[in-house]
Amino acid sequence: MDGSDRQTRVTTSHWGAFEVVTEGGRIVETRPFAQDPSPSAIPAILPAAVHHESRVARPAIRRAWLDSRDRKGRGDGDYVTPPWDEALDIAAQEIDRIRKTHGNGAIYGGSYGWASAGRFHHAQSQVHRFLNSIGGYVASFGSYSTGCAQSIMPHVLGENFLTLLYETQDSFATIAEHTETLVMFGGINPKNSQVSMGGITEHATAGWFDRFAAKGMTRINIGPQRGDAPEGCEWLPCRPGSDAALMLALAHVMEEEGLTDNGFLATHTTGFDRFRPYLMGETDGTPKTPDWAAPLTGVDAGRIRALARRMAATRTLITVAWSLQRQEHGEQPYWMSAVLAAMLGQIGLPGGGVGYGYGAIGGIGKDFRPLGGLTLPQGRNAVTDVIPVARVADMLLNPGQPYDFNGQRRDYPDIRLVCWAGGNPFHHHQDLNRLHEAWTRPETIIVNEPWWTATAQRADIVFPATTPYEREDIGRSPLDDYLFHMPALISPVGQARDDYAIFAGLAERLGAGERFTEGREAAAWIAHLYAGFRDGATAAGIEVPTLEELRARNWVRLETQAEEQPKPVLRRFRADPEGAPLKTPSGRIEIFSDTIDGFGYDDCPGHPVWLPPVEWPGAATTEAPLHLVSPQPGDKLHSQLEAALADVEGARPETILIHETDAAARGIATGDLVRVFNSRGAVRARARVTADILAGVVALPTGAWVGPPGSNMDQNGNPNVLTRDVGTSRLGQGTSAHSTLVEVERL
Ligand SMILES: Nc1nc2c(c(=O)[nH]1)N[C@H]1C(S)=C(S)[C@@H](COP(=O)(O)OP(=O)(O)OC[C@H]3O[C@@H](n4cnc5c(=O)[nH]c(N)nc54)[C@H](O)[C@@H]3O)O[C@H]1N2
Ligand SMILES: Nc1nc2c(c(=O)[nH]1)N[C@H]1C(S)=C(S)[C@@H](COP(=O)(O)OP(=O)(O)OC[C@H]3O[C@@H](n4cnc5c(=O)[nH]c(N)nc54)[C@H](O)[C@@H]3O)O[C@H]1N2
Ligand SMILES: [Mo]
Repeated sequence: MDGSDRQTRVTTSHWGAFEVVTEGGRIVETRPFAQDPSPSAIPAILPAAVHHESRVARPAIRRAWLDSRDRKGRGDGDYVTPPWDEALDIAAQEIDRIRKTHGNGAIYGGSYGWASAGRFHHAQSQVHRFLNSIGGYVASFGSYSTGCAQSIMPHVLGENFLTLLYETQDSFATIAEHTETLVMFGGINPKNSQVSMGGITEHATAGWFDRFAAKGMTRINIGPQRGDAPEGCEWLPCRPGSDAALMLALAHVMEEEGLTDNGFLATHTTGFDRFRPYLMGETDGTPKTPDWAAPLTGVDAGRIRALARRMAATRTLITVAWSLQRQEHGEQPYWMSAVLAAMLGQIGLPGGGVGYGYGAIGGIGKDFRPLGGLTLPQGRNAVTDVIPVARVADMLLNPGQPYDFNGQRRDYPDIRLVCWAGGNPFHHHQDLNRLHEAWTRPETIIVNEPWWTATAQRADIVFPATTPYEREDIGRSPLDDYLFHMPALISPVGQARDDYAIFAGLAERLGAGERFTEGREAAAWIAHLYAGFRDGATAAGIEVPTLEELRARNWVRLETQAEEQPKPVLRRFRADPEGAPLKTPSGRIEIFSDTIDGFGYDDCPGHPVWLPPVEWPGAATTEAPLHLVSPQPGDKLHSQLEAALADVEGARPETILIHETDAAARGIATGDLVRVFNSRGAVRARARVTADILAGVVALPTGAWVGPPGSNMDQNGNPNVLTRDVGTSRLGQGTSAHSTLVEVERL
């Protein structure tokens, strides 16, 4: 190796910025970024991953599909590798055939997934722009992260849920100053705030918790795992799926003991009078008392009473992790948390009320001045059909069948072609055996991927995509203070091409070349998008270097820090509910929603209720006695860089946490290989026995690539072999990943 070309440059990623050392055309080392007080360890695996043998080296077409349009054998691993031009010709002809025979409404381009950081080469933007340029595609609504909340919360607080998260919640600085009691449903997990869409440069969550502790703030983590909040927080173990019951009981105590802020309810909310009879048990004969909630939640009634009194007596912020709405009836704890905060009367007070997703990603809880993005325009989609993102298998299995979604009745489209770039559904979707069945329905599946992921392995046409380290881009997230030039650090690995080049090649063949590229090469697009961004920033009074300067400097810190965040919505609403109403039908916080009531859904009625999921600890059976939570992995982002991580001694199968008593009853010790199973499937995992998880609950993180189809046990430990594929309710239709029962046995 020629050492003379050794270079160190900075790039960014969803898990933050880092230095990359290249030598001899390869990435040889990564190092922390000096400005980051708490850098993520994720980049360490990068050199191994980028040059891993599991990179897709050249375009690949599944032989049985090519020979006979076979759909059943997806996952068989038998590919031919034609030259690029030929592969693009074959794919373009197939896309053309489908759109001419069935229309563009037969193309699914929802293409959910995190892809990589970098604004121009953002894979979803690229695939959507391409599909729009050739006549449109069936799109998806919402995310796996917060799909259910995105549906329910606008009914309750009137605001787009993402605006609420990013622009109107209190910052960690405000919380540090004002909050006395922090009640965290599902915790606030520094492990999760390692990442943020498009990058998070200064990892600050852990530092804020040190400040909270130093100040003497009471910090209570409510949920199945002690480790969901930083060390030193109080842990109130609570059964998964039962949070709505616990919140109702807290509300009951407040109502019974005269702690409710009736003044706030009268001026800022609507429908408490229609919710109260349910709370007090007048409508169903069941008062939602702590004694009622104790057996459901596993939380002692006395502790519930004491917590309610403390919440009413102090400045209290209720925070709710996103995991609480990635479960069946996830609408209920979300809605109920807002009702509880309204009863406390602290919504809109600094450090009080309710907040969602602190810690879920880095960037929530930061003060920042919103700055226009740097986004590839996607064009217009001529197809208007959209499915809730997590209903993809339902769609493929039930063409033409009706389904409900947030007050609408729609029919699933008849999908013949699936086009995916930047996501790994065979990692992220629930009940993967069911998805495999659904995956046999479309005529053709095209995937752009850098690696032979579980999804690429199940595609008919696989185009090798570059990673961000092989192309030039700009790194910028509206939740971050930094701006990066991301240089092409190495040449493309194998025959990989940028998604842009792949789609330009297809668009060209489909007569939409000019519409897709507008005559620009990638570098010209980057300059064009950057110029627009720089103009917007300048107009907002933020100094941004020219592209040439940024190229020379590699990165800059922008003056995007806000002096004091305006918190437009809830602060102003609190001060002046008539003059600054919410965007709900009543202009107030909707404790009862006539709109939702009008939908007539028994799985999401007109006010928050306790609705037990089909699978949760309270419904445990002898066949499936344990509740499985499947959190995000701490050592990586979803399934990314998995191939290299899986090579690390002892890393696979994935580790499952199990409580001491459950382990003892099954003769399981730390390090043992176990089989985790239910009626939907089985996975292999490695046990870690602990007292830091609630008895009756096991935790297996997402992220392992599921093995080839046909195996009766996934060797790698992907929890989605086990999860149930059902919408949160007819309202939200989000994923119910966290509502799953399993059994575990020693192998
Ligand atoms: N059981 C369970 N399941 C879950 C969850 C859970 O809590 N429990 N959480 C859900 C949530 S919130 C999410 S967000 C999803 C995450 O699911 P995904 O977002 O699908 O997971 P990733 O592994 O990030 O997938 C991104 C893929 O894009 C590829 N990629 C990266 N860069 C590029 C590029 O430039 N071009 C192309 N073409 N491809 C690229 C990566 O190699 C990777 O395979 O998982 C969901 N699934
Ligand atoms: N390191 C790393 N960080 C990530 C990601 C990653 O892949 N890796 N992914 C990012 C993405 S896409 C997202 S959407 C966010 C997700 O952010 P979250 O949704 O907050 O994260 P999870 O890890 O799914 O779940 C957090 C915890 O919720 C608890 N929990 C599960 N069910 C319940 C319940 O019913 N009640 C209560 N009280 N607690 C429950 C579990 O113990 C779990 O550990 O994380 C982001 N951050
Ligand atoms: Mo997510």
